Amino acid sequence: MSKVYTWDQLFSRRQFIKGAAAGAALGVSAGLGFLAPDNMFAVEHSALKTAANESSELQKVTTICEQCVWRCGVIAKVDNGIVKKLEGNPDHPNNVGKLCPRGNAGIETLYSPDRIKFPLIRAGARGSGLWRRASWDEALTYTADQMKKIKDKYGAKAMMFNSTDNLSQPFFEILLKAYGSPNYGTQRSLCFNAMTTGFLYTYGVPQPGTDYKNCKYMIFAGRNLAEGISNNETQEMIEMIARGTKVVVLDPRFSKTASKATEWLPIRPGTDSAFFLAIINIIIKEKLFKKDFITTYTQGFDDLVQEVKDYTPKWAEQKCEIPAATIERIAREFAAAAPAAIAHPNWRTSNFKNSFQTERAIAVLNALIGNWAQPGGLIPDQEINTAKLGVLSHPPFPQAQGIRLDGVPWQYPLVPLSYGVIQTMRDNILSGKPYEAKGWLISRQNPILSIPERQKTINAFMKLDFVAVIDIQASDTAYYADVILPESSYLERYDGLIPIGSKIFIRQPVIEPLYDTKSSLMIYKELADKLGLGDFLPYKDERDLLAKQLKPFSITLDELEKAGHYVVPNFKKDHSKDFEFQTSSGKIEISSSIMAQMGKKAVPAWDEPPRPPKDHYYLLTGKTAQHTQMFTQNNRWLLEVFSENRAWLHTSVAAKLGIKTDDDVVLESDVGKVTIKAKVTEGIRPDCIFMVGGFGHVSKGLKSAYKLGASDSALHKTITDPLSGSSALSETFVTVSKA
Ligand SMILES: Nc1nc2c(c(=O)[nH]1)N[C@H]1C(S)=C(S)[C@@H](COP(=O)(O)OP(=O)(O)OC[C@H]3O[C@@H](n4cnc5c(=O)[nH]c(N)nc54)[C@H](O)[C@@H]3O)O[C@H]1N2
Ligand SMILES: Nc1nc2c(c(=O)[nH]1)N[C@H]1C(S)=C(S)[C@@H](COP(=O)(O)OP(=O)(O)OC[C@H]3O[C@@H](n4cnc5c(=O)[nH]c(N)nc54)[C@H](O)[C@@H]3O)O[C@H]1N2
Ligand code: SF4
Ligand SMILES: [Mo]
Repeated sequence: MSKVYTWDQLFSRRQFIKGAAAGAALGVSAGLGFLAPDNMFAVEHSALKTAANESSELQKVTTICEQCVWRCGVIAKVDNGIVKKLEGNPDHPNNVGKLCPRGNAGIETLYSPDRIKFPLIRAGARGSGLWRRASWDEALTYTADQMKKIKDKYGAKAMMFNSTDNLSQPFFEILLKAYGSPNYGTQRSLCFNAMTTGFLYTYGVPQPGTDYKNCKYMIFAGRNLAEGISNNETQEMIEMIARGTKVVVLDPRFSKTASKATEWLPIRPGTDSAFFLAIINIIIKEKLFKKDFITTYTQGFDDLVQEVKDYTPKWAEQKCEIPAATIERIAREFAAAAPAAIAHPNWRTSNFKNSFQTERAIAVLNALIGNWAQPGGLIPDQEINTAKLGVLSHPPFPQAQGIRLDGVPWQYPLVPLSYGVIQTMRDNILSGKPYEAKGWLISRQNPILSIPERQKTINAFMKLDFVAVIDIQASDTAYYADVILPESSYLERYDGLIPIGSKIFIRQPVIEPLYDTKSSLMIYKELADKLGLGDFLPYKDERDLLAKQLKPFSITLDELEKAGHYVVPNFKKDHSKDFEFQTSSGKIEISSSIMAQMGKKAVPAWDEPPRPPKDHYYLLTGKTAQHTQMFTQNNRWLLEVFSENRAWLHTSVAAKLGIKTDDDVVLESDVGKVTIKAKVTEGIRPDCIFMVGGFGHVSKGLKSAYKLGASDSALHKTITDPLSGSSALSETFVTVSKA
């Protein structure tokens, strides 16, 4: 058996230096295949210097960013196998030529000394950080053997498959279905389930687009586009504001978007639906709605009229703490701008147990002003207006046996199977109900930090027989695995092709892999082969797969690689189905058929959220422009611009508790306690504490991020919206004290 290493020994400076002594300033060192971190810093910075007086000889390779899930187009500038600079691809609609801070820092992701450089098999207790190096054949055989053992002994359902939105996810889903497990976990219930289910059960479309370019009046409820970046939309929002569009931001915190808006309304957390119901009340009372549109395309208007009668602006003021006069004025302004007005579907307004109702109120408000498929309004689903790739044929999937551990649909009938409720899956691993889970295959996901109540998630990992993780670095989740299958970074690999409208884009390697890593496309394929399921992923290698996806089009893979994208000729957008609503009634459901069938209130209604008890504060979480989720906190370039998270607290609270900016404070909830530096500010409601998520890593394999800042998931309670399955992240209350 090979030698056992700790993380420090595996990726220590001493070993790097040994490698570097082989003479390579940059490149794979002779004995160990590691890069020297000191040399890497030197190279990174000289790469930036070179970029300043850039020579035209640099090779340009077009590819796709993976520093977050938005998939912007990138042009990589490469000099003799070294990536010197990443630029935005002007031809790509997701970013039209610009990269955000995280996209620019992709070079550090590639050259990070903390990359996992070869497969690892656990060699001590789970989470002890003791590992041994394995060959790919050994690591994949070991993974397949464990998965087979679990299936033979307990059935396929005892194995769970988890993955967060990524380009190879469709192939991961094929592996799951071929194996025959019903248990699939995505990040969605931690993210936007309330929005997608709210819109799905109103319009039959989970995520309509928003026409920022023509919009004259926008209401954001907790959508912070300036920092929760969706690159092209962030740009469009800034242009919209510059053009003079009126932008109202509801946020308990003075976010960067609030700072750019026409109006910031520091709403009480969890009460957005009171605000929207009162807007609806005024629009109905003053007959500001679009009568013809409502008659032709909607059902349930009369029930809504009854329901909102008492939701007056005065009533709402008591709930959401926005003055009644302001609500009335906004209702009139919003209706006057119709149909070029949008109550934004948002993303993470899904922070309370009542969020499904909030999103339904937002969806219905848009219907009342008839902005569907109108300039400046909501844009119907783009799916049918997207070029269709070639598909690979495979044998029929076996029937998955057993109910799902995450309660979909038996506990959460409204939640689509492809979304799931990951926090309930975690809870049911612990409870062993309705049956015992035994194994977990996790790809590109970090549940230990992203699911509320981190300690519970760690306990769930400890309970399982087998955990395999596919990642590029020693994430907190990989740290608790039995086997780590290292993926090549996005700058070293192919993924499935990406059609957007009439264009097809490619992610391709801009350099050869630096280490003994593989693309997830090949990890899934080779694992399927070892499981005897190879026929389900019928490709030899990535290029073979991509060529098959390109089959319907008159372009070769070589040509696509060179051009970076392909425009399907004569592609016409089909708007014939814009007004065919895929709901039970075929109409926009102001009154939801499915809610009525379930015996629940079918029109949007008020659902009182809890308030913090005495001396407690709402704990809010959110994004910063300089980091992604629980992923980039180990990126040293990004740490230079955002070094750690802090607890925002209001000046008056700080004065009362004797706390100054940069003092250590202790935050304590019912489930956890953390110490974090304070940021004292006027830009937050006095009853709230805010922290950026994603810090406070427990993995010793993330040398820069380990223990930096604090994790809000150590504090979050597990509270789930029973309708949408959304995790109610803002319903945790904390106390604050000076450390
Ligand atoms: N830079 C960067 N960009 C990202 C990401 C990233 O990690 N980094 N992640 C991407 C992903 S996955 C997502 S989901 C999006 C998230 O994008 P957003 O949803 O826009 O951003 P968040 O920061 O999660 O939350 C927005 C705001 O909600 C506020 N808030 C909390 N509770 C309430 C409430 O009850 N009512 C109201 N009105 N506001 C409330 C918070 O103060 C916060 O400012 O960003 C995406 N873009
Ligand atoms: N406390 C708290 N919890 C939250 C949030 C919050 O703000 N605070 N936000 C919520 C939201 S909006 C979301 S969307 C979820 C996200 O939840 P997750 O999807 O679980 O979190 P990520 O950090 O996006 O996890 C991505 C993982 O992929 C790895 N990775 C990065 N690049 C690659 C790659 O190229 N290949 C592979 N194989 N792996 C890669 C990263 O190292 C990381 O481990 O978290 C949710 N949970
Ligand atoms: S938004 Fe930023 S990190 Fe995300 S894909 Fe685009 S450039 Fe990359
Ligand atoms: Mo998200």
